[in-house]
Amino acid sequence: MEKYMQTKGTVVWLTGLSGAGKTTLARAISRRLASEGLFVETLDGDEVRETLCRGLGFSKEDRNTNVRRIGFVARLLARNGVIVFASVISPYGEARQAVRRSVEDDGARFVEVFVRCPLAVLVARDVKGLYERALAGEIAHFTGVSDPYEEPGSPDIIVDSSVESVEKSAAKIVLHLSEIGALAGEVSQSEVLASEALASAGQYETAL
Ligand code: ADX
Repeated sequence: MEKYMQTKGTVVWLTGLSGAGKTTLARAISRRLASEGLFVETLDGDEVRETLCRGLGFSKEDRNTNVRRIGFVARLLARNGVIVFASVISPYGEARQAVRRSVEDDGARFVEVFVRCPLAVLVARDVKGLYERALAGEIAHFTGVSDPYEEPGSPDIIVDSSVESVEKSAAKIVLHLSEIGALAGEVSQSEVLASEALASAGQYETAL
C-alpha cells in the first residue's frame, strides 16, 4: 500500500517567435509559484543551447533535437512533481506534440501556451537586434522571417504580448494551472494563487 501520495507535475510549454515574451513570462510565473513553496524549474532555449544543446544549429533537424532534449528533461522533472516552464520557439507542431505525448504517458500534465505577437511588433521591438539582421539577410533560417513557424492548432492557452501586460498573461496561465489541479500540492496555496489570478484576470479582453 502506498504510504505517501505524490502528485505528478506539469510541463508548461511556451512556444512562439523569438522576442514574443516566453522567457519573461516563464520567469515571472515561476518566481511567483516558487515563492508559494511550489517546486518549479525553468528550461530556456537560449540558456539550454549553451549547455545541454550546445552545438545545435537551427536546421529543422537540430531544432527538433533541441525540443526533444528539453522535452526529455522536462518530462523527468514533471513526473517527479515539478512544475516546469519550457520557453522554446519550437516551431514544428509535430515535435511539440511528441513532447506532449511523452509527458502525458508518464501521467504528468502538459500545457501548451502559444505566446503570440505579430511579426511587425517583434521587428519594431527587436530587443536582441536579431530581426534587423535577419531582415537584412545576415541570419539565415530566422524563425518568422526566413524559416517557418507552425502556430499551435489547439493550444491550451493563448497569450498575446502585443495587447496584454505580463501580469495579465501570467494570471491567465496561473488560473489555468489552478483549474486543472496543477497547483494542488497544498489546497491553501492553490486557492490563494487562483483568487489572485482571478482578480487580475477580471479585466481580460474576451476577444482573445
Ligand atoms: S528552437 O527553434 O530550437 O526552438 P530556441 O528557442 O532554442 O529555438 O532558440 C531561439 C533563440 O536562438 C532565439 O531567441 C534567438 O536568440 C536565437 N537564434 C539564433 N539564430 C536563430 C534563428 N535562425 N532562428 C531563431 N532564433 C535564433
